[in-house]
Amino acid sequence: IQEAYELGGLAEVVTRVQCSLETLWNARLDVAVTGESGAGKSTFVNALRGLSDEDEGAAQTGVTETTAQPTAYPYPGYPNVTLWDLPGIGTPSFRADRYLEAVDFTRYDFFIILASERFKENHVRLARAIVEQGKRFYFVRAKVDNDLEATRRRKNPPEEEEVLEEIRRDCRERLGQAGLGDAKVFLLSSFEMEKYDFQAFEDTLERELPGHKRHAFLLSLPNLSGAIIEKKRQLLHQEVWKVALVSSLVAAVPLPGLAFTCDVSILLRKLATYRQDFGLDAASLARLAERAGKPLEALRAEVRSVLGRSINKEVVIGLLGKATGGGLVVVNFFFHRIPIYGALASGGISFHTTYSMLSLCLEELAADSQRVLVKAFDTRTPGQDSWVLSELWEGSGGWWLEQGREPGLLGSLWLWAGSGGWWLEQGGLGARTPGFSWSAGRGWRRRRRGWRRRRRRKSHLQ
Ligand SMILES: Nc1nc2c(ncn2[C@@H]2O[C@H](COP(=O)(O)OP(=O)(O)OP(=O)(O)O)[C@@H](O)[C@H]2O)c(=O)[nH]1
Ligand SMILES: [Mg+2]
Repeated sequence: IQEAYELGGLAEVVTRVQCSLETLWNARLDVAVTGESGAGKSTFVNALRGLSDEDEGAAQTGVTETTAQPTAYPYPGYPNVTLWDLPGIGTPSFRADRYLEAVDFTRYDFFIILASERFKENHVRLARAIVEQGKRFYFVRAKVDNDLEATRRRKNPPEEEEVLEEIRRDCRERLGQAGLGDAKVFLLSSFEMEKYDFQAFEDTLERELPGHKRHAFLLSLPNLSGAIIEKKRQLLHQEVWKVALVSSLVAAVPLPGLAFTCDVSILLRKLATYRQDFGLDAASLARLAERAGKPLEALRAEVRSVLGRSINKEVVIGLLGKATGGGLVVVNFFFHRIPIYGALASGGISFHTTYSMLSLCLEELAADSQRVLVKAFDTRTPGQDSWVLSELWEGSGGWWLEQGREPGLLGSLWLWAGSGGWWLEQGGLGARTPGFSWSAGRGWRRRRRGWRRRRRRKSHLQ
């Protein structure tokens, strides 16, 4: 940014930032789902897209051979991310030895080999051929709900985890014998997508994808767990400053009732995509209600943010008006992050306000999304229990690390530990509702609280 600024001033900075955003937003990802006929490929494609088999645009599934040609299924709302439902390997028209050429393997970023029941020779052949072509594959052992159901009928049914571990071991051994020892194996069920190895599957794919593709992959995922929603929130949070920068510099459009100029149409578009990213648009909510068997109204009632309910120019201008007070915290934060900050600040530009507004909307939409998920499945989701924020602070009296859980059903929970002692604190019942709070610990909590507003140095270090 510094370099761009020296080269062509703020105009050059905006061009570059815009360019980097567009690279992210336009990244293509093509994932092939392959395996034997009847393994459950089409059902898996639907589940990964957050659709049930009967939904409009869903892949056709069935007990007889159904998929005859590689078929593209773009994610609803994310046309750049496509799941390819491939025909079964080893069917007469797609013989194993010529399979990869027949399905045009070059167009896929990676393959998911789906197997149900027994491990077959075809799986090894396919995996080897994929690796030979310099592509990556992940091995998914599907329909594990069936396996568990079958063992439950035994006289002395083993523990669920034992059964799963046995299947995992068998797949790994068989792949190992074929010289594919480092293959990644995941046990999944398309009927209970969020269970079993889904989180590990998602984490692995995300970790192994290049940056811009990871962005596309993560945002297109249906909001199946609290952990996914939280990851989306963090990912989007990282680009908020870029959106704020572009919208405040790109066009000088005066806004009624506000003392600054900013391009509201950019904000409008972005906020609408946030709403979709968190599954709060009308179509996503309707699909979720259908899948979870809950009345749509019950899910809608969990959407409490202004934006979650309606997005238009007036709403955005109203939110900007409210956000003007939030500027000060942002000033401190950005002084260290953006070298051209001085130039921005002196222009009296809407950057802080826009940044504060977008960040706040993001937090509120993510919280809405978590509540909707809990309502849909009547359960607290795994991600809500995890430690999701870590921040390193320093002040004249020392340093400390804050780790906390986002306000969820049971309020926020924070652990502060540092050079002066430690504190644990829980407060509030629900996001912004004052409720009970308690704290315990030893050290400098009271002084620390005084610093918090002034001495923040680095945040989101994770
Ligand atoms: N129990 C259970 N059944 C599944 C699962 N996934 C798919 N099925 C069933 O398996 C059958 C085959 O599923 P499809 O998705 O059509 O399989 P496919 O691999 O696309 O089959 P082809 O297109 O013929 O190659 C259907 O009856 C599905 O309902 C699962 O995770 N659990
Ligand atoms: Mg099929």
